[in-house]
Amino acid sequence: LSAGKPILCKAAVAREPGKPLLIEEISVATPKCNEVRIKILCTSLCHSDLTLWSLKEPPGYFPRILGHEAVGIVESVGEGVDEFSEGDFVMPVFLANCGDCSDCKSNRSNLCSTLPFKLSAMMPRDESSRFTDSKGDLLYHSLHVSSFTEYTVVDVAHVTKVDPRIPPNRACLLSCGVSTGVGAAWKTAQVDEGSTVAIFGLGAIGLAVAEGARICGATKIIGVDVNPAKFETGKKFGVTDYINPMNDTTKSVSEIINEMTDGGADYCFECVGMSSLVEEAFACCRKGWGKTVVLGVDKPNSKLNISSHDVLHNGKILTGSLFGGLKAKSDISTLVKWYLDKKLRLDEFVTHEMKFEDINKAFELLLEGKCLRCVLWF
Ligand code: CXF
Ligand code: ZN
Repeated sequence: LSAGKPILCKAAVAREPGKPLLIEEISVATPKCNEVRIKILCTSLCHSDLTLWSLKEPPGYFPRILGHEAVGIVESVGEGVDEFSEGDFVMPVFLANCGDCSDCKSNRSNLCSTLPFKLSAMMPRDESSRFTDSKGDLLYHSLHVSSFTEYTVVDVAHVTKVDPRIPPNRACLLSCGVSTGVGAAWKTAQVDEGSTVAIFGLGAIGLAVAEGARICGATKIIGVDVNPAKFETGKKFGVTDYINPMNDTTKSVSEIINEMTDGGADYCFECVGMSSLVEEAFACCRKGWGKTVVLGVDKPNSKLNISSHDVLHNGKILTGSLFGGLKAKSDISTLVKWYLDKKLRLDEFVTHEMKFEDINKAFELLLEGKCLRCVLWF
């Protein structure tokens, strides 16, 4: 049995920013209190992995085990862990859900205050690492998950059990990107029936927002993207209308949407990560009740330019949404059920599948914008 001992296994190590990952043998320590060691079955690539991989400044954390969209099986548990046992089918999630703090107990927030979100490169409770390379040198973690390895160690607050009827190459998508998009429509915006939605950016996150909005009964779903091919994909996920900002240079996108919707969309979602697009989105959500949800990640010090008069006179709401406002331990099971009931589409997000060793090909595909989700099998 492997429990109680370090495990030697294969991992894709990011040694330098922007350089191909190296498949190496690493050592994964035993889980401590409040931790589980997981054998990863499938992992997919999320854009945040590319961002963290390419970061040179502030000094990035290298060498590092990236990856945070995954599912696996509990191999062993740390002392005192009774929530999980060996053999459980589980999903690690970058956003904690301790279940005990005031945020976890409230249905108004998913921002756990016991283990608040931070871009840490270590285990969340004791700021140490469970990974070493073949020389015995420390390897950094990523987003409290680190799934580009056969085995990883994750804090119990970052793990949820999953109904094993969902195949692992579909379940892993719910560990970050797709859940974030669907949740942003369902939980954060609370899109209602018959409403109009505008989505800026039709990548995987934008398409997942469309899917969530469609499930919530939105009737008009406007997709904004500079690439017209994205509209064809968008139609599969419920996008009904398309705006290419390049086609009309006389009007801004917000002007076009305000005209199309007779005063603005009920809900706008920014899924690119450009503060200028957040401003555009805010400018075309309807006065009185319009909600703009920010999902894209811009540079850390980027600022928004919105006039205070606009805010005072129009009653619009601007909000962020980490992990789509979802709580890992309760809401993921709902999305899994929606998939099993054929209400939520996941299959269409998986454009590529390959073996874990080909991870650098998967990075290239995502960089070139050629894939929505690439699933890696161990
Ligand atoms: C993101 C959320 C925003 C900050 C960086 C990480 N999560 C997952 O991709
Ligand atoms: Zn992600």
